[in-house]
Amino acid sequence: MAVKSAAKKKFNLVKSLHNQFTKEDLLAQYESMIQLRRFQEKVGSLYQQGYMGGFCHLYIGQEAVITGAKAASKEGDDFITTYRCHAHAAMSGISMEEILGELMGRSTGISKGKGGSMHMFDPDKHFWGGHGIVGGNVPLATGMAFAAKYREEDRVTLCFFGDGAADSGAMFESFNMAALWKLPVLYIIENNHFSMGTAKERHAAGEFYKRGEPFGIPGKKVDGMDFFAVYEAISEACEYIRAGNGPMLLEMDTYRYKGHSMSDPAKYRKREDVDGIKTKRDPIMQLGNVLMSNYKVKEEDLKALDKKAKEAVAKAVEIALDAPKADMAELYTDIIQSNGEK
Ligand SMILES: Cc1ncc(C[n+]2csc(CCOP(=O)(O)OP(=O)(O)O)c2C)c(N)n1
Ligand SMILES: [Mg+2]
Repeated sequence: MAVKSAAKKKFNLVKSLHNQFTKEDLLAQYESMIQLRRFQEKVGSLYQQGYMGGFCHLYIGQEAVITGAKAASKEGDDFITTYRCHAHAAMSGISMEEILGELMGRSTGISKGKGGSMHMFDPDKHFWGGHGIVGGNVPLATGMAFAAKYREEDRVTLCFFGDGAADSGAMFESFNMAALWKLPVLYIIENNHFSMGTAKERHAAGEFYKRGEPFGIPGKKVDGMDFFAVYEAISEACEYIRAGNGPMLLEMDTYRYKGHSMSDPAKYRKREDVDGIKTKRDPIMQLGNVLMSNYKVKEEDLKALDKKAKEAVAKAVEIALDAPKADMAELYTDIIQSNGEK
């Protein structure tokens, strides 16, 4: 894992931030990222072995966005995202066993095994899903921010959605209300350059970070593969929002290494494109390079964290596989009928 000169140059942009972290803090961030990566890889292989039904969307490549966001936000801030939600759930404190249980339809799953890959929630941990409707979580986040303001609670809602969702009307309607009422919401577009198989250039006009401009919502484009850049941008945005200035919009320039979902062979892009990002911009590699060059961490230490992550994932798989299947009676709980009765 040699330090690439391109990566070095990029890190210089946010070098001042390196002093804000202790070596232990940064190693913890590295550990989170490598664990998310190994966990997602395992989920992919379990899916291929037939342990899960339904859809499954992996987050491999995008790890710096959620780890940077968690590090930059405060305890009690609300998180809400799309169906590509396993990493957001894990970083919100939901255990790998609970996520795996959900994926495999076990009673120990975080949604009791009846939600599956796209529907993980834990309100106690301020994690509000897991939503399958593209763009659907944006108005929900806006409503959550309205609630926080109405109740005078010091909470920022961090709302994650994709570049495809950023084309939706629901997003623009939400922007209007959030700006009008100065709601404490941070909209984070995870631009991984594809909406399913359609490249950004073929589905979206203009720049994503400028989409709030007509409403006076400030926007910024951020290197979403660089933990430090994400941390810096989200820290500043949360400070601005907490001061009562209303919403902000960040476009995270990131990349997904795998297909849209498990059934996508990703024939719409070249293998060299993916490999180029992996070798030049991989978020884990970049953080590892900073740890080695600025904090004198040894390559063996990083390898040890990787080994530890793999072991933790293997243990979680063992526990999840041992858990009983979801109880069929659960199909009738937590449901609000059309007449409003539970
Ligand atoms: C309203 C709606 N339209 C279409 C779909 C089908 N669909 C699922 S994911 C997706 C692409 C979304 O891409 P993006 O917002 O970039 O998120 P990413 O998958 O890249 O994270 C589409 C069109 C859907 N789930 N909901
Ligand atoms: Mg996308």
